[in-house]
Amino acid sequence: MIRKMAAPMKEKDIKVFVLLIIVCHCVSLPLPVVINTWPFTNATLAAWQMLSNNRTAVDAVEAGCTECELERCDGSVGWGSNPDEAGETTLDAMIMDGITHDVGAVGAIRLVKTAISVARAVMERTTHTLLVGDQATSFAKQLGFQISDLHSNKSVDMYNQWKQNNCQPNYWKNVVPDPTKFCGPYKPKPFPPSVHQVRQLSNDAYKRIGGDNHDTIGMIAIDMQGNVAGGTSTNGLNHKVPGRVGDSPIAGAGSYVDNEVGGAAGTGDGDIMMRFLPSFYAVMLMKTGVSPSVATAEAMKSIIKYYPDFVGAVLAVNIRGEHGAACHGIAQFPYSIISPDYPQVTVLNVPCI
Ligand code: SD4
Repeated sequence: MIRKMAAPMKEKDIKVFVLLIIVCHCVSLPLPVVINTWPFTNATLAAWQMLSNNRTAVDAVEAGCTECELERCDGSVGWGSNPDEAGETTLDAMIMDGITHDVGAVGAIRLVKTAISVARAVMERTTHTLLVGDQATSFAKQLGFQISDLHSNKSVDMYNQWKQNNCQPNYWKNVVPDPTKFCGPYKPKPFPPSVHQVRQLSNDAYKRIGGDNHDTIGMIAIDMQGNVAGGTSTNGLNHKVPGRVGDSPIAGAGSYVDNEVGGAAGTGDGDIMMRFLPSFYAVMLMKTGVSPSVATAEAMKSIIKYYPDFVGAVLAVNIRGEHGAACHGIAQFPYSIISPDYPQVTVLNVPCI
Protein backbone atom coordinates (compact mmCIF):
# COMPACT_ATOMS: atom_id res chain seq x y z
CA MET A 1 0.00 0.00 0.00
CA ILE A 2 1.30 3.41 -0.91
CA ARG A 3 0.89 6.02 1.79
CA LYS A 4 0.39 9.60 0.79
CA MET A 5 3.04 11.75 2.41
CA ALA A 6 2.02 15.19 3.60
CA ALA A 7 3.60 17.93 1.53
CA PRO A 8 6.44 19.69 3.39
CA MET A 9 5.30 22.93 5.01
CA LYS A 10 6.53 26.23 3.70
CA GLU A 11 8.18 28.70 6.12
CA LYS A 12 5.06 30.93 6.19
CA ASP A 13 2.85 27.92 6.95
CA ILE A 14 5.14 26.88 9.77
CA LYS A 15 4.84 30.36 11.37
CA VAL A 16 1.03 30.20 11.19
CA PHE A 17 1.08 26.67 12.61
CA VAL A 18 3.29 27.69 15.55
CA LEU A 19 1.07 30.72 16.20
CA LEU A 20 -2.00 28.47 16.19
CA ILE A 21 -0.41 26.10 18.66
CA ILE A 22 0.42 29.00 20.96
CA VAL A 23 -3.13 30.38 20.72
CA CYS A 24 -4.72 26.95 21.27
CA HIS A 25 -2.42 26.37 24.20
CA CYS A 26 -3.49 29.63 25.83
CA VAL A 27 -7.17 29.07 25.14
CA SER A 28 -7.18 25.55 26.51
CA LEU A 29 -5.01 26.35 29.53
CA PRO A 30 -7.00 28.50 31.95
CA LEU A 31 -4.01 29.03 34.21
CA PRO A 32 -3.14 29.76 36.89
CA VAL A 33 -5.46 27.75 39.13
CA VAL A 34 -5.93 27.25 42.86
CA ILE A 35 -8.30 24.56 44.07
CA ASN A 36 -8.77 23.43 47.64
CA THR A 37 -11.00 21.32 49.86
CA TRP A 38 -13.98 22.87 51.65
CA PRO A 39 -15.11 26.51 51.52
CA PHE A 40 -11.79 27.78 52.85
CA THR A 41 -11.91 30.78 50.56
CA ASN A 42 -9.37 32.94 52.40
CA ALA A 43 -6.84 30.19 51.84
CA THR A 44 -7.73 30.09 48.14
CA LEU A 45 -7.26 33.86 47.93
CA ALA A 46 -3.95 33.82 49.80
CA ALA A 47 -2.61 31.26 47.33
CA TRP A 48 -4.02 33.19 44.39
CA GLN A 49 -2.27 36.38 45.50
CA MET A 50 1.02 34.52 45.26
CA LEU A 51 0.26 33.28 41.76
CA SER A 52 -0.91 36.72 40.66
CA ASN A 53 2.48 38.06 41.70
CA ASN A 54 4.10 35.44 39.48
CA ARG A 55 5.27 33.42 42.47
CA THR A 56 5.58 29.64 42.26
CA ALA A 57 2.92 27.03 42.84
CA VAL A 58 4.90 25.88 45.91
CA ASP A 59 4.77 29.43 47.32
CA ALA A 60 1.04 29.51 46.65
CA VAL A 61 0.32 26.22 48.42
CA GLU A 62 2.42 27.25 51.41
CA ALA A 63 0.64 30.62 51.62
CA GLY A 64 -2.81 29.06 51.26
CA CYS A 65 -2.26 26.39 53.89
CA THR A 66 -0.60 28.89 56.24
CA GLU A 67 -3.68 31.10 55.98
CA CYS A 68 -5.82 28.16 57.08
CA GLU A 69 -3.43 27.24 59.90
CA LEU A 70 -3.51 30.74 61.35
CA GLU A 71 -7.25 31.19 60.76
CA ARG A 72 -7.69 27.67 62.21
CA CYS A 73 -10.11 26.76 59.43
CA ASP A 74 -13.17 25.05 60.90
CA GLY A 75 -11.11 23.99 63.92
CA SER A 76 -9.71 21.11 61.86
CA VAL A 77 -6.60 22.96 60.71
CA GLY A 78 -4.02 24.58 62.95
CA TRP A 79 -3.62 24.90 66.71
CA GLY A 80 -6.18 24.90 69.52
CA SER A 81 -8.64 22.21 68.48
CA ASN A 82 -9.08 18.44 68.10
CA PRO A 83 -6.87 17.48 71.06
CA ASP A 84 -5.48 13.95 71.20
CA GLU A 85 -6.10 11.54 74.11
CA ALA A 86 -3.53 13.42 76.15
CA GLY A 87 -5.29 16.74 75.52
CA GLU A 88 -2.62 18.03 73.13
CA THR A 89 -3.13 19.35 69.59
CA THR A 90 -0.53 18.09 67.11
CA LEU A 91 -0.32 18.85 63.40
CA ASP A 92 0.21 16.94 60.14
CA ALA A 93 1.21 18.70 56.90
CA MET A 94 2.89 18.05 53.58
CA ILE A 95 3.94 19.88 50.45
CA MET A 96 4.89 18.42 47.07
CA ASP A 97 6.64 20.08 44.14
CA GLY A 98 5.47 18.79 40.75
CA ILE A 99 8.67 19.87 38.98
CA THR A 100 10.97 17.66 41.03
CA HIS A 101 8.57 15.33 42.87
CA ASP A 102 10.26 16.49 46.05
CA VAL A 103 8.08 16.16 49.13
CA GLY A 104 8.42 17.53 52.63
CA ALA A 105 6.12 16.53 55.44
CA VAL A 106 5.64 16.55 59.19
CA GLY A 107 3.52 14.13 61.22
CA ALA A 108 2.17 14.73 64.72
CA ILE A 109 4.44 17.76 65.10
CA ARG A 110 4.08 19.44 68.48
CA LEU A 111 4.37 23.07 69.57
CA VAL A 112 4.66 24.70 66.12
CA LYS A 113 1.72 26.52 64.53
CA THR A 114 2.90 26.72 60.94
CA ALA A 115 3.25 23.05 60.08
CA ILE A 116 3.13 23.57 56.31
CA SER A 117 6.21 25.81 56.48
CA VAL A 118 8.08 23.20 58.52
CA ALA A 119 7.04 20.65 55.87
CA ARG A 120 8.49 22.94 53.22
CA ALA A 121 11.70 23.20 55.24
CA VAL A 122 11.91 19.39 55.35
CA MET A 123 11.62 19.44 51.55
CA GLU A 124 14.08 22.24 50.92
CA ARG A 125 16.61 21.87 53.72
CA THR A 126 16.95 18.11 54.00
CA THR A 127 16.92 15.14 51.69
CA HIS A 128 14.25 13.49 53.88
CA THR A 129 10.54 13.36 53.21
CA LEU A 130 8.78 13.03 56.57
CA LEU A 131 9.75 14.01 60.11
CA VAL A 132 7.52 13.19 63.07
CA GLY A 133 6.69 14.08 66.65
CA ASP A 134 9.14 15.69 69.04
CA GLN A 135 11.99 15.35 66.60
CA ALA A 136 10.06 17.31 64.00
CA THR A 137 9.64 20.02 66.64
CA SER A 138 13.40 20.00 67.36
CA PHE A 139 14.07 20.31 63.64
CA ALA A 140 11.74 23.30 63.42
CA LYS A 141 13.31 24.89 66.49
CA GLN A 142 16.77 24.47 65.03
CA LEU A 143 15.67 26.31 61.89
CA GLY A 144 14.21 29.20 63.88
CA PHE A 145 10.50 28.39 63.86
CA GLN A 146 8.64 29.78 66.83
CA ILE A 147 7.76 27.28 69.53
CA SER A 148 4.31 27.88 71.01
CA ASP A 149 1.66 26.18 73.07
CA LEU A 150 -1.03 24.71 70.79
CA HIS A 151 -3.69 24.49 73.51
CA SER A 152 -6.65 26.86 73.50
CA ASN A 153 -9.64 27.21 75.83
CA LYS A 154 -11.59 25.31 73.20
CA SER A 155 -9.16 22.38 73.07
CA VAL A 156 -9.03 22.18 76.88
CA ASP A 157 -12.86 22.15 77.01
CA MET A 158 -13.04 19.51 74.29
CA TYR A 159 -10.62 17.35 76.22
CA ASN A 160 -12.39 17.76 79.57
CA GLN A 161 -15.77 16.94 78.07
CA TRP A 162 -14.34 13.85 76.42
CA LYS A 163 -12.87 12.67 79.73
CA GLN A 164 -16.19 13.30 81.48
CA ASN A 165 -17.88 11.26 78.73
CA ASN A 166 -15.77 8.19 79.62
CA CYS A 167 -13.36 8.97 76.77
CA GLN A 168 -16.03 8.48 74.09
CA PRO A 169 -15.55 8.31 71.19
CA ASN A 170 -12.10 6.80 70.78
CA TYR A 171 -10.18 4.66 68.30
CA TRP A 172 -9.36 1.55 70.32
CA LYS A 173 -10.48 -2.00 69.63
CA ASN A 174 -9.69 -5.51 70.95
CA VAL A 175 -8.55 -4.16 74.32
CA VAL A 176 -9.71 -4.25 77.92
CA PRO A 177 -11.40 -2.51 79.61
CA ASP A 178 -14.12 -2.20 76.94
CA PRO A 179 -13.10 0.94 75.03
CA THR A 180 -16.71 1.67 74.02
CA LYS A 181 -17.53 2.24 77.67
CA PHE A 182 -14.39 3.09 79.59
CA CYS A 183 -11.25 5.20 79.48
CA GLY A 184 -7.82 3.61 79.33
CA PRO A 185 -5.14 2.68 80.04
CA TYR A 186 -5.93 -0.37 77.96
CA LYS A 187 -4.41 -3.82 77.72
CA PRO A 188 -4.66 -6.23 74.80
CA LYS A 189 -7.66 -8.54 74.89
CA PRO A 190 -6.48 -12.05 74.05
CA PHE A 191 -7.61 -13.21 70.61
CA PRO A 192 -9.26 -16.65 70.48
CA PRO A 193 -6.82 -19.12 68.94
CA SER A 194 -7.68 -19.67 65.28
CA VAL A 195 -5.99 -21.59 62.53
CA HIS A 196 -7.70 -19.95 59.60
CA GLN A 197 -8.79 -16.54 60.71
CA VAL A 198 -11.80 -15.28 58.78
CA ARG A 199 -11.24 -11.61 58.10
CA GLN A 200 -14.40 -9.65 57.76
CA LEU A 201 -14.87 -6.20 56.34
CA SER A 202 -14.98 -3.97 59.34
CA ASN A 203 -17.63 -1.35 59.71
CA ASP A 204 -17.09 -0.59 63.36
CA ALA A 205 -15.03 2.52 63.74
CA TYR A 206 -15.45 4.31 60.51
CA LYS A 207 -18.41 6.51 61.22
CA ARG A 208 -16.22 8.67 63.40
CA ILE A 209 -15.64 11.61 61.11
CA GLY A 210 -18.20 14.31 61.50
CA GLY A 211 -18.99 17.65 63.03
CA ASP A 212 -15.72 19.07 64.20
CA ASN A 213 -13.15 16.86 62.62
CA HIS A 214 -13.57 16.53 58.89
CA ASP A 215 -12.11 19.63 57.36
CA THR A 216 -8.46 19.24 56.45
CA ILE A 217 -7.18 21.67 53.86
CA GLY A 218 -5.82 19.98 50.74
CA MET A 219 -4.74 22.36 48.01
CA ILE A 220 -3.43 22.15 44.46
CA ALA A 221 -1.97 25.18 42.68
CA ILE A 222 -0.79 25.54 39.09
CA ASP A 223 1.28 28.65 38.48
CA MET A 224 1.71 30.91 35.43
CA GLN A 225 4.51 28.65 34.19
CA GLY A 226 2.24 25.61 34.39
CA ASN A 227 4.09 24.10 37.34
CA VAL A 228 2.00 22.16 39.82
CA ALA A 229 2.26 21.91 43.61
CA GLY A 230 0.08 20.30 46.25
CA GLY A 231 -0.17 20.38 50.00
CA THR A 232 -2.23 19.64 53.06
CA SER A 233 -2.49 20.76 56.66
CA THR A 234 -4.60 19.39 59.51
CA ASN A 235 -4.72 18.72 63.21
CA GLY A 236 -6.02 15.25 62.41
CA LEU A 237 -8.76 13.48 64.31
CA ASN A 238 -10.31 14.59 67.54
CA HIS A 239 -9.12 12.38 70.47
CA LYS A 240 -6.68 10.46 68.31
CA VAL A 241 -4.24 8.15 70.07
CA PRO A 242 -1.09 10.22 70.74
CA GLY A 243 1.46 9.57 68.02
CA ARG A 244 -1.20 8.90 65.38
CA VAL A 245 -0.29 10.30 61.96
CA GLY A 246 -3.06 10.54 59.37
CA ASP A 247 -3.08 10.49 55.60
CA SER A 248 -2.48 14.20 55.17
CA PRO A 249 1.35 14.13 55.36
CA ILE A 250 1.64 10.95 53.29
CA ALA A 251 2.53 11.59 49.66
CA GLY A 252 -0.06 9.96 47.42
CA ALA A 253 -2.63 9.88 50.22
CA GLY A 254 -3.06 13.49 51.42
CA SER A 255 -1.93 14.92 48.10
CA TYR A 256 0.00 14.08 44.97
CA VAL A 257 1.08 16.12 41.97
CA ASP A 258 2.76 15.49 38.65
CA ASN A 259 3.79 18.40 36.46
CA GLU A 260 2.77 16.53 33.33
CA VAL A 261 -0.65 15.60 34.64
CA GLY A 262 -2.01 17.76 37.47
CA GLY A 263 -2.72 17.06 41.11
CA ALA A 264 -5.13 15.69 43.67
CA ALA A 265 -5.76 16.07 47.39
CA GLY A 266 -7.92 14.30 49.92
CA THR A 267 -9.84 14.90 53.12
CA GLY A 268 -11.66 12.52 55.41
CA ASP A 269 -10.90 9.41 57.42
CA GLY A 270 -7.15 9.34 56.98
CA ASP A 271 -6.57 6.00 58.66
CA ILE A 272 -8.52 4.51 55.79
CA MET A 273 -7.36 6.83 53.02
CA MET A 274 -3.69 6.11 53.52
CA ARG A 275 -4.39 2.46 52.74
CA PHE A 276 -5.50 3.37 49.22
CA LEU A 277 -3.36 6.37 48.21
CA PRO A 278 -6.38 8.02 46.58
CA SER A 279 -4.50 11.15 45.45
CA PHE A 280 -1.84 9.09 43.71
CA TYR A 281 -4.50 6.87 42.15
CA ALA A 282 -6.49 9.83 40.84
CA VAL A 283 -3.39 11.42 39.31
CA MET A 284 -2.34 8.14 37.71
CA LEU A 285 -5.82 7.76 36.21
CA MET A 286 -5.69 11.32 34.87
CA LYS A 287 -2.35 10.44 33.30
CA THR A 288 -4.17 7.89 31.15
CA GLY A 289 -6.52 10.64 29.93
CA VAL A 290 -9.34 10.16 32.42
CA SER A 291 -11.10 13.38 33.53
CA PRO A 292 -10.62 14.64 37.11
CA SER A 293 -14.26 13.87 37.95
CA VAL A 294 -14.02 10.27 36.82
CA ALA A 295 -10.54 9.81 38.32
CA THR A 296 -11.66 11.00 41.75
CA ALA A 297 -14.82 8.87 41.57
CA GLU A 298 -12.70 5.79 40.82
CA ALA A 299 -10.41 6.63 43.73
CA MET A 300 -13.45 6.86 46.02
CA LYS A 301 -14.89 3.58 44.73
CA SER A 302 -11.62 1.77 45.46
CA ILE A 303 -12.05 2.73 49.14
CA ILE A 304 -15.80 2.16 49.46
CA LYS A 305 -15.43 -1.35 48.17
CA TYR A 306 -13.64 -2.27 51.39
CA TYR A 307 -15.01 0.36 53.77
CA PRO A 308 -18.67 1.00 52.92
CA ASP A 309 -19.01 3.48 55.81
CA PHE A 310 -16.04 5.55 54.72
CA VAL A 311 -16.37 9.33 54.97
CA GLY A 312 -14.15 11.51 52.84
CA ALA A 313 -13.48 13.23 49.55
CA VAL A 314 -10.84 13.67 46.88
CA LEU A 315 -10.50 16.59 44.49
CA ALA A 316 -8.33 16.88 41.41
CA VAL A 317 -7.29 19.33 38.71
CA ASN A 318 -5.38 18.59 35.53
CA ILE A 319 -2.89 20.84 33.75
CA ARG A 320 -5.62 21.94 31.34
CA GLY A 321 -7.40 23.42 34.34
CA GLU A 322 -10.21 20.86 34.29
CA HIS A 323 -11.26 19.94 37.81
CA GLY A 324 -13.56 17.62 39.70
CA ALA A 325 -14.17 15.90 43.00
CA ALA A 326 -15.85 12.86 44.49
CA CYS A 327 -16.98 12.11 48.01
CA HIS A 328 -18.72 9.54 50.18
CA GLY A 329 -20.51 9.46 53.52
CA ILE A 330 -21.76 13.04 53.44
CA ALA A 331 -24.47 14.61 51.27
CA GLN A 332 -22.19 16.83 49.25
CA PHE A 333 -18.63 18.08 49.22
CA PRO A 334 -17.79 21.75 48.71
CA TYR A 335 -14.49 22.83 47.20
CA SER A 336 -13.07 26.25 46.42
CA ILE A 337 -11.55 27.36 43.15
CA ILE A 338 -10.11 30.46 41.53
CA SER A 339 -8.78 30.62 37.98
CA PRO A 340 -9.34 32.70 34.84
CA ASP A 341 -12.59 30.71 34.42
CA TYR A 342 -13.62 31.59 37.99
CA PRO A 343 -12.16 35.09 38.51
CA GLN A 344 -13.80 35.32 41.97
CA VAL A 345 -13.19 32.54 44.48
CA THR A 346 -16.08 30.17 43.87
CA VAL A 347 -17.32 27.32 46.03
CA LEU A 348 -18.56 24.36 43.99
CA ASN A 349 -20.58 21.53 45.50
CA VAL A 350 -20.47 17.98 44.25
CA PRO A 351 -23.11 15.47 45.35
CA CYS A 352 -21.50 12.43 46.93
CA ILE A 353 -21.56 8.88 45.62
C1 SD4 B 1 -6.86 12.80 59.06
N1 SD4 B 1 -7.58 13.24 56.83
O1 SD4 B 1 -6.00 13.12 59.83
C2 SD4 B 1 -7.41 13.84 58.12
C3 SD4 B 1 -8.64 14.40 58.70
C4 SD4 B 1 -9.44 15.12 57.70
O2 SD4 B 1 -11.09 16.27 56.98
O3 SD4 B 1 -9.22 15.19 56.55
N2 SD4 B 1 -10.43 15.70 58.02
O4 SD4 B 1 -7.35 11.68 59.02
